[in-house]
Amino acid sequence: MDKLIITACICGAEVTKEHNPNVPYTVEEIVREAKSAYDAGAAIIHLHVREDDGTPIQSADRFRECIDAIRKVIPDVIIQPSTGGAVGMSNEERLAPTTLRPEMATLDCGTCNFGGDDIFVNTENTIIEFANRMNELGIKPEVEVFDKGMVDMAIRLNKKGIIKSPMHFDFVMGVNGGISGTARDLNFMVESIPAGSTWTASGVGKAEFPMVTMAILMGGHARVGFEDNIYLSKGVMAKSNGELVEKVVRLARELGREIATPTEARQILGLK
Ligand code: KMH
Ligand code: ZN
Repeated sequence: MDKLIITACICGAEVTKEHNPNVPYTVEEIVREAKSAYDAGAAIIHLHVREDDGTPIQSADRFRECIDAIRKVIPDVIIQPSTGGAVGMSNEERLAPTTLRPEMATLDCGTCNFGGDDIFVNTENTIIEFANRMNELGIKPEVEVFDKGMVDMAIRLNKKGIIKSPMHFDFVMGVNGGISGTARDLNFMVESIPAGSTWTASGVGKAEFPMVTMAILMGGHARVGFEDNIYLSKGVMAKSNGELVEKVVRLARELGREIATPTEARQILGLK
């Protein structure tokens, strides 16, 4: 089995300081959280950025500011900007961080309900536009799937050569509007992807650590962080993203899986 790649989704677009005061908004806070996750064992930072008051923003300038500041402190970490942004953003806004030519970026492969009246919109043409942009700029997509139909969409676009092989998936389990965060459903997702693909599991809220534990056992990779879950255990608020990553490292060690460095993660994912 490959070493375990841990991704830390340190910020997200929806979670706020009202949920957990340690959610980062400012550049300094984003650097603090990225460093805590890296020091604990994360190889990849899945990055959303905010204005200082916490408003989600998707501007290339803000991404550049945050990425430069992170790189000063942890130069070798893989930074994976979101092209999902926040519900309601335009495609143009969402694509802004690709202009910085990051090694990786997310590619959301379908539309789904996102709680309340929110709909996270990713039409087929949007997915094609985003995939083509990433191909042009040499960015490896992390195929974000919230439901099984999104896996099938990615496979269709892969067969047309629009999403390149080998694909790397992130199964985001337990979104209110997507597939549930259960062992049965994660297994279904894993069994649905083409041979040779790599995959990460993430779970929303209390699904986080069960999904990650299954990924450790099944040969997948793991994503944790405030974007998905703010609790270290039932009723115990995480003090940092690093605490969540430390828990993954403890689980992996107990289960006999070693942790990948950023260099090893680049090899596993075929990054340049
Ligand atoms: N904030 C969600 C609407 C991604 O990063 O690509 C979308 C999201 C997915 O977080
Ligand atoms: Zn995200």
